[in-house]
Amino acid sequence: MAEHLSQSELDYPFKLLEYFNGFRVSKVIFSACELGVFDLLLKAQEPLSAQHVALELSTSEDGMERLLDALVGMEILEVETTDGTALYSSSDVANLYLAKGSGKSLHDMIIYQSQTIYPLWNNLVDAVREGKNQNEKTFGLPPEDIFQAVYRSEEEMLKFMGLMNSSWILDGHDIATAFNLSCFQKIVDLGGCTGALAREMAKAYPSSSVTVFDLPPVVETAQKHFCQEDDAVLFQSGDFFSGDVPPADLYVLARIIHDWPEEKCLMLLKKLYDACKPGGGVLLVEAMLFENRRGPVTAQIFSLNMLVQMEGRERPPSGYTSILNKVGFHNVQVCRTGKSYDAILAVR
Ligand code: SAM
Ligand code: ASE
Repeated sequence: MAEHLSQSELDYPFKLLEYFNGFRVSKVIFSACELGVFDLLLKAQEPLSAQHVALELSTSEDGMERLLDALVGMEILEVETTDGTALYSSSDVANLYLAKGSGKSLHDMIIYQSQTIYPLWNNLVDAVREGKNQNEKTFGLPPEDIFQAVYRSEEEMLKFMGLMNSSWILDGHDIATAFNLSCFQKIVDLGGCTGALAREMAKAYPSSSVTVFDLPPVVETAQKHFCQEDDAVLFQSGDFFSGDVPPADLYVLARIIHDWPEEKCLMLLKKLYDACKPGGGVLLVEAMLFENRRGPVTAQIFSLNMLVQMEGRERPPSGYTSILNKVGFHNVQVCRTGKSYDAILAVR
């Protein structure tokens, strides 16, 4: 490892070769997750041989041994050899984030990345050439509304909602507390999906009321699959483009602005400006680019994902300030959390 640091990338392109391997590294984790490797190792409570894992998960022994060895190489699993047999066990990180059961599980995020994002990215060349999303080419769908593609079946809707839900396991608390929002009595999370971020808001501001607003089939699925009895948030269905939005002191728009072309964003934000009383506001939640757009790499990659899958883009702070000012909002404040998602607050 150490010689990588001193040797020039021109002598031997270590970083470049590591990037080339990136998609296979992802697929090793995704495949182990889909096969149930992390769930089995967590349940077993003791180290298992490749043969045992292969038998339990109905795979070839040879394939499973190579997969497990790659995961050890990537420091996601651990191995010890007893009487000449390699016995594999999970790391703490794998148990917490890759197995299904834990409250911090990113299983649903992995499934969506593997089964939907990965095939879409196979068409990145065309997305860049054409400057438009690849839903039609990838999934054989009519190129109408982007959410018609995202929600093309009940199964896909559940998977997408699982992805959306899992992001807030990691970033939800930081977003809810990025600003002191306790002065906003009624908070409405527009396009709030499963209610995961809204619940973090309700936890952080127990004296405010928090409502999730989303399309009717999404609200129905959220209530069926993602809600507890005595839920801290309310649900209301509607369409934020073609209909009215409920009255609120604060509108939350998490990963909404980055989905759409600028004219649609301006139309939606203008609607919110008109619905706000003076002192009311909007909280945008997005993965924000640096002002010079030279990073973070995650946000740059997310922006390409918006090209491949949606109709929008990621923006630097001035991009958000500019569209907010255009419709009349002022006092735009930006909070970088240092995690994947950042917060932008503006008031009327
Ligand atoms: N805010 C959630 C989050 O960050 O986890 C979900 C973001 S997801 C990218 C976009 C959300 O907007 C979806 O839940 C989708 O159903 C919702 N949505 C899309 N078009 C909508 C519309 N016209 N009216 C209301 N909700 C809409
Ligand atoms: C959206 C967010 C996402 C719409 C489609 C999406 C994400 C994946 N597909 O608003 C989440 C973040 N991006 C990636 C690449 O995981």
